[in-house]
Amino acid sequence: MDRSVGAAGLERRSLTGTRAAGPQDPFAGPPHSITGVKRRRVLQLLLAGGPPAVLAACRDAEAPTAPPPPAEPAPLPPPAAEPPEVAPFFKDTAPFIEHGGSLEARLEDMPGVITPNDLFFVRNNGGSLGIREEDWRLVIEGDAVEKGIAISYDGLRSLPSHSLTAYLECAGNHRAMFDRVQGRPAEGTQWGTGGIGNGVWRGARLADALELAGITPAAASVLLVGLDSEAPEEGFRRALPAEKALADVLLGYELNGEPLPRDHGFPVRALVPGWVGSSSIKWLGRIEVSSEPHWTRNNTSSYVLIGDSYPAEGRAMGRIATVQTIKSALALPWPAELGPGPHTLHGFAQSPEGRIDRVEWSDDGGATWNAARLTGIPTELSWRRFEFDWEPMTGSHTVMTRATDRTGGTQPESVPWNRKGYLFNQPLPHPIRVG
Ligand SMILES: Nc1nc2c(c(=O)[nH]1)N[C@H]1C(S)=C(S)[C@@H](COP(=O)(O)O)O[C@H]1N2
Ligand SMILES: [Mo]
Repeated sequence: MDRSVGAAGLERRSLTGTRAAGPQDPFAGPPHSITGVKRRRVLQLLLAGGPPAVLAACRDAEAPTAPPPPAEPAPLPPPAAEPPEVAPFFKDTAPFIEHGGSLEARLEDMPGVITPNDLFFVRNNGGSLGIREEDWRLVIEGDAVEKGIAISYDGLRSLPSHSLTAYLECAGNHRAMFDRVQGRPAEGTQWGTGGIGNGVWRGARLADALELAGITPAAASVLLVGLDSEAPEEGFRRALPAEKALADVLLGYELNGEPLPRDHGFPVRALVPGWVGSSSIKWLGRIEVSSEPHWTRNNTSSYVLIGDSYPAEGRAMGRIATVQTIKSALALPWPAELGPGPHTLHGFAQSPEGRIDRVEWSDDGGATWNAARLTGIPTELSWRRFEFDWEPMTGSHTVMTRATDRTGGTQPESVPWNRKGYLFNQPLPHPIRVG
């Protein structure tokens, strides 16, 4: 059965952890059963025999007398027979602009608002992993769950399935524009406009998986850890506040009706709607639910806006990049060359805050703005396609577009520079030569 993921999310009062085990609850033992088994023993059992061994041990355990042991962060690999295959990419790289470990899409190749899997951009901090679904486990543990559990691929697929059309965009999409538009380059992969894709994702709700482990009201932070071993930090990872983790995050196993492609995290990735792409951990292997905030590379020195306009936050060197920003872009190469005569130009716009209600364009440097036509059905969190007729003179032009969402949020005239080049969303002055 298909339900759309609502932003309202789970109510806190349903998280008392005393829920009864149901038929769709493949790894839940009697409530509190695991507290009689030492955490280290659980990890040993998971490695040796997987979830069945843990459950068997839990059923034998005596009634708990001690409170759950405190969390000790311990990386737990899945019980794979051999390490996963690692490749720069599994997909054909020909349609993309290659930047080291990343494949930038070309918006002009997009057939519509849904990005086909073979045209979906890839951003890898290490390499792509080839994991066999039978080797995969998702471990959920930490001081804010009642019991550590491991979920198999079939176990996850037996949870209620939800589908969501949503864009996924790297925090550094448009980064090259700090150089091209502001004349001040930023560090990192020089993405133009193609560090983004829009897909139909299917998966289980993270909230349902966390409930299987008995997430407690003490939960403050949920750390998602990938199985990559080559990323700069062992296991590419990102912490989410518990509120976001319980609201609308999916554990995705399908993209556009197909099993998640290996480059996009097969067998299971997180999809964190509206947040920067780096939160959507691919090849997800472990989740740690903690009563304390998690500080990792990806919310202290990386994925942080560092610069004069962005004061430090907590242990972060600047403002932590969380929610994406509203943007629009023309589906044209940069710079573009067009033949003479009238043209219908098109592009895509997206906002994490609400559906796109208006896109305007200007070819006089922003002195006058004209309304573009919006096509297709407006959907929250999805790309909106826009188009307009343009009758340019022969010569060099600059065309800008500006999107507005239904909350009234729009693209700012200028974005303050930040060292790592995240969240550039001022209107792009697209250079176009006609003739
Ligand atoms: N395990 C893991 N997850 C990851 C990454 C990674 O390198 N390893 N890259 C992140 C970044 S920076 C982005 S933008 C998105 C890109 O997702 P995609 O490659 O499926 O397009 O995945 C995120 N999840
Ligand atoms: Mo990213």
